[in-house]
Amino acid sequence: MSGGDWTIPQDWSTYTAEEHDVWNTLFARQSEMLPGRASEAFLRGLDVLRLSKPGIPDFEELSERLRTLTGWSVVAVPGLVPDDVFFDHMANRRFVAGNFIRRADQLDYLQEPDVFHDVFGHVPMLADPVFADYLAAYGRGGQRAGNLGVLKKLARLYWYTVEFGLVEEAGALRIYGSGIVSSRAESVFALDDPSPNRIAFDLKRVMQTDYRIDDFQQTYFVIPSFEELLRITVETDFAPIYDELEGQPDLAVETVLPADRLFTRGTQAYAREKAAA
Ligand code: HBI
Ligand code: FE
Repeated sequence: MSGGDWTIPQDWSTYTAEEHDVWNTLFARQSEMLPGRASEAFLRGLDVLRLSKPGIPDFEELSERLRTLTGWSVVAVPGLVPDDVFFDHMANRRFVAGNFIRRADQLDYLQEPDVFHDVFGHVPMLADPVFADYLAAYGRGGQRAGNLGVLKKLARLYWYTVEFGLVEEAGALRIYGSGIVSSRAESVFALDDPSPNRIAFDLKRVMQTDYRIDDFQQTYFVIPSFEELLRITVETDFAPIYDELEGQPDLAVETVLPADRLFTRGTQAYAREKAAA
């Protein structure tokens, strides 16, 4: 593939033993706490893609297995890529993953998505046929949105589903968002902490709601199923929603509206505590 698409060789053979150890430490921590917390689709993806094999996965090997399941592959990039490049890969079922891994002293948090966030966090869901279709549809939507200059609203849809989404499963809430499953602390916070709001997913509401990139979320949106998320994304014409939202104020991250169907109304205690700190 040409360099214009920001892909680079993964150079799997250049990873050091220390880097593989960081992956193994993060993998062990997350995989022992996620059963009962993560969506069954996520846990199935971990299993069917044999991600429990020690060490940082080889993207070629991983892509061979993934391609047979949902047509997706994993390509290495140096870090965040421009939105239009990101959407083009996504629309063509190529998931861009950082090929670097965080240092041992950054286990709990890092700003830029590394290979653990991207491959452990995102790739298992790509083995689920319905979610895989959703993400490809999202990529096509992004290609259109790029032209309409409404990327901010579409990025919120990505943020509140792909990165920080919750799903109803067997009468409880389960995690499927990659930003949550790849973080030990937020895997607990997102389900158990009383401070965030947990609101039923609504496309327009999500597109209007700001988000924060530097701390736990203050609002999580809950989908009834991946089928429903796919149906909404494929069947809804986004353009009228963009028009309705034009000129309407963005909603602050902790907002609760009378029309919201609430699973839990947050105490916002965490936000106040942080503000006081
Ligand atoms: N690039 N590598 C990488 N990974 C992402 O998750 C990513 C990106 N570029 C843009 C982006 N995400 C978001 O702005 C999307 O919502 C578009
Ligand atoms: Fe991500």
